[in-house]
Amino acid sequence: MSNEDTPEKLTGIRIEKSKTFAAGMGAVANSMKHILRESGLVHGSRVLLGLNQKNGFDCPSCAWPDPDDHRATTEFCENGAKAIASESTKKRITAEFFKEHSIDSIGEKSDFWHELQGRLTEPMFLPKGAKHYQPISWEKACHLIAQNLRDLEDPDDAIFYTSGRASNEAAFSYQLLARMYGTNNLPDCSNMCHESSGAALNQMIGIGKGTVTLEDFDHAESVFVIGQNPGTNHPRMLSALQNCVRNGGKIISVNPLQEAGLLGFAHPQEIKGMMGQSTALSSLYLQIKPNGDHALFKGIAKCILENQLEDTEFIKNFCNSFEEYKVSIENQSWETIVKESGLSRNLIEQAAFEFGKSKGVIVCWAMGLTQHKNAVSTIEELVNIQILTGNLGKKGAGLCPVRGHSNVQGDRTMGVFEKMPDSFHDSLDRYFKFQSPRKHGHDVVNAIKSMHEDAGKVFIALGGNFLSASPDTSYTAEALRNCKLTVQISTKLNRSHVVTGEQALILPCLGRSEIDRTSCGEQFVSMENSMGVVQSSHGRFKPASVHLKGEPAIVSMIGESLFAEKLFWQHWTQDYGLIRKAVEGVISGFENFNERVLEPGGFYLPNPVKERDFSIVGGKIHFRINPIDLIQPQKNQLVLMTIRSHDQFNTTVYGLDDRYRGIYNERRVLLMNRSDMEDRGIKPEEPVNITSHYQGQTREAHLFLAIEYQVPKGCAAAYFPEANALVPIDSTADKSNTPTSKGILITVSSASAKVG
Ligand SMILES: Nc1nc2c(c(=O)[nH]1)N[C@H]1C(S)=C(S)[C@@H](COP(=O)(O)OP(=O)(O)OC[C@H]3O[C@@H](n4cnc5c(=O)[nH]c(N)nc54)[C@H](O)[C@@H]3O)O[C@H]1N2
Ligand SMILES: Nc1nc2c(c(=O)[nH]1)N[C@H]1C(S)=C(S)[C@@H](COP(=O)(O)OP(=O)(O)OC[C@H]3O[C@@H](n4cnc5c(=O)[nH]c(N)nc54)[C@H](O)[C@@H]3O)O[C@H]1N2
Ligand SMILES: [Mo]
Repeated sequence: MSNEDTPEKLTGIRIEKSKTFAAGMGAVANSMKHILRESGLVHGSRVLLGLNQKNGFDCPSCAWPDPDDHRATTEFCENGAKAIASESTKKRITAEFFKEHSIDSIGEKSDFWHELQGRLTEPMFLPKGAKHYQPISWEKACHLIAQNLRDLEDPDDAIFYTSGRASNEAAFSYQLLARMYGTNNLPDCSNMCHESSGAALNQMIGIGKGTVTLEDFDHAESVFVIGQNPGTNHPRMLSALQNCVRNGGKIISVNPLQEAGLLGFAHPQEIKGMMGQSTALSSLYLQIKPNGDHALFKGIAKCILENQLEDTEFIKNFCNSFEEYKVSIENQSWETIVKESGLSRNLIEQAAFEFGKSKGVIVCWAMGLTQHKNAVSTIEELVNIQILTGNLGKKGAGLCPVRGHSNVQGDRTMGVFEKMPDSFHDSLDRYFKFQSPRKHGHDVVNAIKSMHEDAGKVFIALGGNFLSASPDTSYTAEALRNCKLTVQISTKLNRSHVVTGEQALILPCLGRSEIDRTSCGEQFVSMENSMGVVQSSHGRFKPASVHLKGEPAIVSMIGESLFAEKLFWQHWTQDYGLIRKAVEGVISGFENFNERVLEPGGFYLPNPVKERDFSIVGGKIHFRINPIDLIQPQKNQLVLMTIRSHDQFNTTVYGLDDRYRGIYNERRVLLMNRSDMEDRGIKPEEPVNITSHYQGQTREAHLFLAIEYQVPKGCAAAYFPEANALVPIDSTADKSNTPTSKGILITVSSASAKVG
C-alpha cells in the first residue's frame, strides 16, 4: 500500500438501529463534543456565537442561506459547529512536526489522524528527493512558484484548482492570475459536484443557478428533496422544511436510502425539539433505485399529461417544443418507467399529483442526481416537469440545486471556470487591458489526465484536497507525482500534502473565523450562498499563527512575484476593497460592491428567471427530449453509490460515526441489501473486497465490512473518499464530465480468508 490510499485498517464497528429523525439534543451534544475536543469550552463557545451573524463570519461549512430578516443568536447547526471546531482547534502543526514525520509516515496515517493534528502554521517546502518538509519564507515560496511558472514552455502546462471555500476576493484574483499568466486551466470542485446542474440549467433557462429564495419555502405547497441528505449535509435546510410542513405544505423525498433527516426533524433550538419531539417531514418517500430518477421524472410527466394537469397558460407563454415533448412522453411505456425507477406506478402517480395540484412546488436536489452518467439529462427532465406545471418564477415554486461548499457558487460567478463565456473575457480584457486566452481550459478530470500524460507540470490548489476528492485515487496520485511542482494553499493537513510533485509547497492560510489584518487594517471577504445572496464575512478571532495570510493576499503575492511590473497585485495583497472594485468593473450585478456588501444581510444578485424573464434563452424555454439511458449492471454486479457519513466534511474526517444511520466507529463499510448478501453468502459485518468494473478494466478496494442496510436490492453504498479508488477516471457524466461517483458497477467478494 502506498501513501495515496486511506489505510486499510478496521477501527472496531458498533451498529445500532438507524434513526427516524434528525437533530434534537443529539445534535447539540455532538456539536459540544467536537467543540470541547478541539477548541475548549470558552474559546469554542465564543467562536460559535460569531457564526452567521450579521457582521460575523460566514459559516465555512455548506452553502445553505441564512434567513434574510431574523437570526437566532445560535444560527448554527451541528455541521457548522464541527467545521468551526475544526478551524478553531488549539492544536498546531509546526516545523517540528514535519521534522519528526516524513511524508511517507504521514501518508500511512488515517484521514481522521490528519484532521486531529491541528492547524498548519507556516509555509513549508519539500525539495526534490526529500522526505521531510522544511520551513520556507513567504517571499521565497512565491518566487519559487513564479520561477517554475515562467520556466514552463506553455502556460497550459499549469493547473489552477479551486475548492469552494475560497472567498469571492480570493477566487477573482486567482482566476485573473491564471488568465494573465495565459491559461484557462481553472478546474474546481464544482466539476465533481453540481457541474451537471449548471450544464442542464444553463442549457434550459440560461443561468446555471437556482431560482428560489429561502422565503419561498414558507409558501411552497410541496417540496421535493431528491438525491440529497440534508440531515447530515445541510442541517439548516431542515428548518425550512419544517416551516413548510407547519404551513400545511408537503415534503416528498426521492432517495434509495431512508435518511433520518428526511423522515423527521427535532429543532434543537425549540423546547419541543430539545425534548426529542420531532416534526414528521416526508409524507411520501420514493425509495428509488440509484439512477432511476430519469425514469421517475418521465413517469411523473406522463401522469401529468394523462390527467391534463399541465399549466397550459405557462406553456403557451413561456415554452417551446411542447408538442414534441408531449409525444415523446406519450411514447414512453409505463412498463419501462416502473422497471427502471424501481417504483410502482401508483407511487409515481402520487408524486405526479403533487406537481399537478399544488399551487407551488420547489424541487431540491444534490449529488444523488448530479454524479451519474446521465445526470445532465436527468436534471433536464426535472426542469421539464417544473415548466410543464408552471412552477418557475412564482412565489413558493422553483428550482433549488442545493450547493455544497459555502462559496462554490460565488467562485463560479467570479470566473473560476475552465470555459467562461466570451462576454466575461471581453469584460476582463477591457478592464485590465490585456488579452485573456480564449481556448477552453481543463476541468478536473481532464486536468488529471493531462498531468498523467505529460510530466513536468505545475499544479496549484487554492484549498481542497485534490488527491482524495478526485476519482481513481491511484491514477490521480500518479498524475500529481508527475508534476514538477505542486502547491497547496490550505488550513489543515491532508493527503494531497504527501502525494506531491518533484517539489512541493504548503502555504498555510487564515480560516474564515480569523482576523485578517494587513498594513491597510482589518480586511473582510465576501461569499455568495446557494440562493445568490452576496454577504460579507469578517474574521473575529486571533489567527492560529502569526505566519498565516489571507487567501486573497497569498494569491496576490504570487501575482506580485510573477508580474512585477503590474503594481496592482502588490496593492491587492493589502487592500481587498481594491479587488472588489475590480469585480465591480468586470462582473455585472456587483455595482457599488464595496458599499452594498456591508449592508446587513448583503444583497441578491440579479436572476431574471425569478421574474419570468426568459430573454437570455430567447424568450422561451425549450422542453428537452432525452431517451432513458440507465446504468445496466450485469447479473452479479451491484450499483455502488459513494456517500458522506455524518462525521465528515468531504475528505475531512471529523469522527468515525454515522449517527443517523446507526453505524459507529468505522468508515470502511459497504451497505448492502440483505438478499444481495445472502445471494453471495456474505454474513453481516463480514470483511469484503470490492472490485469495480468499467469497459473491461477493474479497480480494487480492500477490507470493507459488509453491513445489512435498507438499500434497494442491486445497490450498495460506501463512504467517500475511502471508495474513490473504485471510481474510474473515464467514467464521467455526458455533457458535464462529472465523475459518476453515485453509479459505479461493482462485484463483492469475501475477504475473510485474508483477514484470517
Ligand atoms: N456535514 C457535511 N455537510 C456537507 C458536506 C459534507 O461532506 N459533510 N459536503 C458538502 C458538499 S461539497 C456537498 S456537494 C453537499 C452534498 O450533499 P448530498 O448530495 O446530500 O451528499 P451525499 O452524501 O453525496 O448524498 C447524496 C444523497 O443522494 C442519495 N443518492 C445516491 N444515489 C442516488 C440516486 O441515484 N438517486 C437519488 N434520488 N438519490 C441518490 C444518497 O442516498 C444520499 O442520501 O453537502 C455539503 N455539506
Ligand atoms: N467518490 C466521491 N468523490 C467525491 C464526491 C462524492 O460524493 N463521491 N463529492 C465531490 C464533491 S461534491 C466535492 S465538492 C469535492 C470536494 O473536493 P475538495 O473541495 O477539494 O475537498 P475538501 O475535502 O472539501 O477539502 C478539504 C481541505 O480544504 C482545506 N481547507 C479547509 N478550509 C479551507 C480554507 O478556508 N481555505 C483553504 N485554502 N483551504 C481550506 C483543508 O486543508 C482541507 O484538508 O469532492 C468530490 N469527490
Ligand atoms: Mo460538493
